[in-house]
Formats: sequence, structure tokens, C-alpha cells
Amino acid sequence: TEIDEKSIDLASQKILQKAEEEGIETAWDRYEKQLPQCSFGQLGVCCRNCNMGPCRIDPFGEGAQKGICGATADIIVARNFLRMIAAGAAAHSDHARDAVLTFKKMSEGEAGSYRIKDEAKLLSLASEYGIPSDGKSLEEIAANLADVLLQEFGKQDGHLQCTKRVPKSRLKLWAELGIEPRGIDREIVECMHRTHIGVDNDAVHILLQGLRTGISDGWGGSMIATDVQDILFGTPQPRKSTVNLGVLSRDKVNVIVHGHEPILSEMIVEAAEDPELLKLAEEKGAAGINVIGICCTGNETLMRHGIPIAGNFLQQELAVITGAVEAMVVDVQCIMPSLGELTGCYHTKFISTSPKADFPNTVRMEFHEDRAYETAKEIVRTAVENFPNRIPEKVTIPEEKQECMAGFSAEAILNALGGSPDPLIEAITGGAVRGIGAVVGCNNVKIKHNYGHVNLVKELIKNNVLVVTTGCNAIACAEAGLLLPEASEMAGDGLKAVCKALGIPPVLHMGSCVDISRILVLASAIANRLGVDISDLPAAGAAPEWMSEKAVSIGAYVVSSGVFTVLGTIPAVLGSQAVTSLLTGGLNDVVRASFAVEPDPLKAADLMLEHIDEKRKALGL
Ligand code: BF8
Ligand code: SF4
Repeated sequence: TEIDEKSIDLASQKILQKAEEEGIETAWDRYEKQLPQCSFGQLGVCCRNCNMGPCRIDPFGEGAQKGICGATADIIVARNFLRMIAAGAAAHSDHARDAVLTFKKMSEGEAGSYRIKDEAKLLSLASEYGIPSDGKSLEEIAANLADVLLQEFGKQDGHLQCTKRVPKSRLKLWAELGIEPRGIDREIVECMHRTHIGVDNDAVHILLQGLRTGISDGWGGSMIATDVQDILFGTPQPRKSTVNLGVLSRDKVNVIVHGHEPILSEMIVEAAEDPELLKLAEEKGAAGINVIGICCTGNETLMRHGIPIAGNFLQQELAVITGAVEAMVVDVQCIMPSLGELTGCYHTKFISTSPKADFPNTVRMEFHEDRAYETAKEIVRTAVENFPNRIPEKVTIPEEKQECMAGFSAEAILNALGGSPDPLIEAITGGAVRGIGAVVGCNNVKIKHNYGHVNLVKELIKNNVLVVTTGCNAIACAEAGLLLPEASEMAGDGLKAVCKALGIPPVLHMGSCVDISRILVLASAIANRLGVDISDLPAAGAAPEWMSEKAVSIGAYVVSSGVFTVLGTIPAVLGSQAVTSLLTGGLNDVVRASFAVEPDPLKAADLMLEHIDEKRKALGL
């Protein structure tokens, strides 16, 4: 494949060229070596759930139509899909659990490096969860809240409390369908149980559990992660920063934080300002310490501190290949194990920090709350001491970097609107804004890097759809200059006028992937204000380049919440007609929303616009 077929991004293309010259392998090379990919796997008809297998179903109807136990393609596809949702929900929710545990330790005085940064959010969350606060210290309130939140994970009776934020009509629908989540962990465990050989063997029944598990992620785990992180680290407010590989510094120590949990990155950001380390950097001949992010950790530190981002998922290897990275510091999720061998080709130290996640060739510096700042300092010190090992002949930093504006938490959006969603609602009902598009998700080598993201979002804003974004889509948009108020010049006249009046970009960066919970909160606020269900809103979702299991869980809860969602890469379900037609149609009769699959971003935008227009019409707009 030619380099300009791999990525639309110039900085990335330059580094891909460098990789080629240096004989360095990247994800794109490994993808080529995987081709042709196994079609049984692509269709989702391969089962390894017991050791009589592996079994596979012949998609052409000639060979085996049943696994050894008798499982059909419908059963196998549905079970595999459910396991993807379970893994995705587990990833988000286990991240949330760690955030709550840190929060609890903080409240007990055992995590000295962390503090309550957003008191107002603590108090409002406590009252939402029915925790009395009068006469109590903030720490006591935090401790009580932490206990209640922890119960959401292990609850054995009743339902998740966090679903209180869901519009009543939706909650009623879930209750009727029997898909109101009970405990977060329980739903995930039940997915594993149900997909064990000889348990749940009806595709529809299996998929309903998928919706319930997804809901326990979106309105449960992910939302808890967002809320607790806001209390600990501050609720994001709009701020400017820069993105793309050009944010790597020529003369400073470059420390990349990559992964997902701000528990780590917040401390690194702080440690990089430590006078002792700054002095050490000077002694080592560096002009300072440059902390930058990749993937969702990058989104977290960008949203709260304006820390620059070097790139999204497919740029993690490219960042190392610049030869300018002193330390690649990682925790969990979306971190390529290839970084082990790759960092070995440069002077880069690959530092893994999570007790849960190790990788080849790392320096392990395990991160624990009780000495978080000390560990962060050791990590940054390791990076600083590595600065003299940088090999100048191996360094190429592309000049491309782009300004962006991020930090649009639901709270910040309401602020920008003057305290209530009304101005936005008026813009929608008046027709200046046609609707809302939520565009999220990963990169995937099956789609030219950032091509799906940028083209879909541009087409939406051109058609007056206000876009909210998170995750790797947000970074792609930032790199394309779409996260600036000036980008409203690319928007249709209606949206342009609204953006200018409010001083906001046409594409609002709402955070990391767990922060899709912020989008749910916003959608819920608008629906409640209009007195309708989320499924009645002129809104649509998309994940143009998705690849992770987390994205499957997100899809499950977004659709369960009533939002039509277009996927840009094909999920492994086509081997079952029943599952495919349920996901892309039948779900409308169940949760009043469904999926569509459309790799072409312009056609995907058309599908979203069509849906938005239908909803407008139904609302009499
Ligand atoms: O949680 S968008 S590639 S980085 S999974 Fe991963 Fe996908 Fe990026 Fe963040 Ni989300
Ligand atoms: Fe085969 Fe059934 Fe075992 Fe799956 S569970 S591997 S279909 S026998």
C-alpha cells in the first residue's frame, strides 16, 4: 500500500516514510501480512467456546451448518457478539472501579497525592445518590459516595442507581423489556455464563443481555468513571491546545502518556513541573519537560490541562518512530504490544505502570495510590535521564501541529449556552441547527487513518449538524482543524451563525471514550426539556473507524438509549442473517433505534441526515 493510502494526515505520512526508510514495521505492515483475513472470523461463525471445537459454520450452506454441540450460525454469532460487549463493558467499568477505589482511599487519607478538585460536583452527585451532606466534612461525604458507587458494581438486588439520569420513558421501556441493569459486574459475569457451552442458545435472548450489559457500561461504569474523575481532577472547561506529531519537542524531554486512566497521567503532569526534575532536565541539556498525550489519556489531560496530544490510536507507533520520545508511559487499553520491540529500535524507555497490564520490553514502574506522586516523579526522572541518549540522526519531528479547543463537558456546554439547554433547543427547533451528530471511536487499519472521521464530520457540519465527539475521533477532528471556533467557516450557514454567536467550534470535544457518558447526559437533558424520549431527538451517532470491543459495548448502549448509530467498519455478525437483521432493523421495534453499516463516510453522513430529518418531521419541525 502506498503511504498516502494509509493516512490522510501529512505528519503521519512523513513518519510512515521514515519508518519505511529505516525498515521499521508498523500496524499497516502487519495488516498486510494478515491478508486475506479469515472469512469465518470476519463473519463471526467460528466458535472456540469449548474444547470439542473449534467449530465453524459454512457460510455458503454446503458444509457444516451446526457446531458439534448443535449451535447454529445464529447462536455462534450472537454469543461472540455478546462476549465482545462483555469485554468492552468490563474495560470501561474496571477503569471506573479503580477511579472509585482511588476516590475512596483519598477520602480516607490514604492517597495523599489526590484531592477533591470539584466540590460542587461532589455535592451534587452526593445529593443525586441520596447522601445527606449537612454537618459532614467533604471527606466524609466523599467516603459515603464512594461506598454507594462501589455497590453499583457488586449489587445483587434491585437496579443500578445511575440510571436515574435516564429519561422516564426510556427507563420504562427498559423495564418492560427486562433489560434494566442490576449490578455492573453481574451483567458482565452473566454474559460469560450465558456464552459458556450449553447455556443461552437463542440469538434474540442473547442480544438482549448484550443491551443490558451495554447500558450498565454507558449509564453505569463509564458514567461513574467520568463523574469521579471530575471530582478528583476537575470538570473540564474549554481551553486551547495543540495536536499532532509536531507537538513533540526538539529541545525538551518528551514524555508521552498513553492509555486511559487519568489517575496516572494527572500525577505525571504534576511531576513534570517539579523544580527538582526541571533542574535535572537543565543539567541534562534539555530546555524543559514536555508531557504530551496519546489516545484517551491524551484526551483526559487535554480536557483538564490543555496538555498537547501527539496523536490517536494509529499514531502511537509513529510517535516513537520520530526518535524524539524519551519515555512512553502506559497504563491500560489500546496500547499496542508492538511498542515493546519498536521502542527498542530507538532510545525510548517503554514504561508500564498498571498492575493489570504488562508488555514486552517494558521498564515496570507500578503505580499505587499511596505513593502516586513519588512514582510519577521516578517515571519523569527516568525520562529526563534518558534525554542524553537521544540519537540526533534518528530524530525527525514533522512540523505539522494544529491548534484546537477542547474541554466541552456537559457542564461547560450548558455554561456556554448561558446555563440552560434552551438556546440550543431553540436553534434546533428554529432550524438553524438541523440536529446533533455524536461521532466517536477508534482508528482501524481497514480504513485510511482519519479519512472516515474527518470526512464524516465535515459533511455533517456542512449540513448544519452540530457534532459532539470523543475518543480517537476527537483527535482526528483536532488534527484536521475542526475543533476551532474558526472551523464554523466550514459549517452550513445556520450552524455557522450559532457557533459565532456562542463563540464555540462546530465540533465539540467532550472527552475520552468513557466520557461518552457526557453525551448521554446532554441528550437526556435535551430530551427531558422537550418532554420527549431520546429516540425522538433529531440526533444520530457514528463510529467511522471503530475497532475495539469497548466500541461494541458503546454501540450497544447508545442504540439501547435510542440513538441510531452508523458503523464504518463491519462487525463480525454477517454470518447470521437473524443477528444482522436484528441489529440493523429489528432493534427499532425493541429499543426504537438500530445500527447501520456504511464504510463510505459521505454515505454514512447521508444516512444520519436522513434519520435526523425523519425525527424532525415527527416532532413537527
Ligand atoms: O477508549 S477510541 S482506539 S483510545 S477504544 Fe482506543 Fe478506540 Fe481510541 Fe480510547 Ni476509545
Ligand atoms: Fe463447537 Fe459448540 Fe463447543 Fe462452540 S460450544 S466449540 S459450537 S461444540
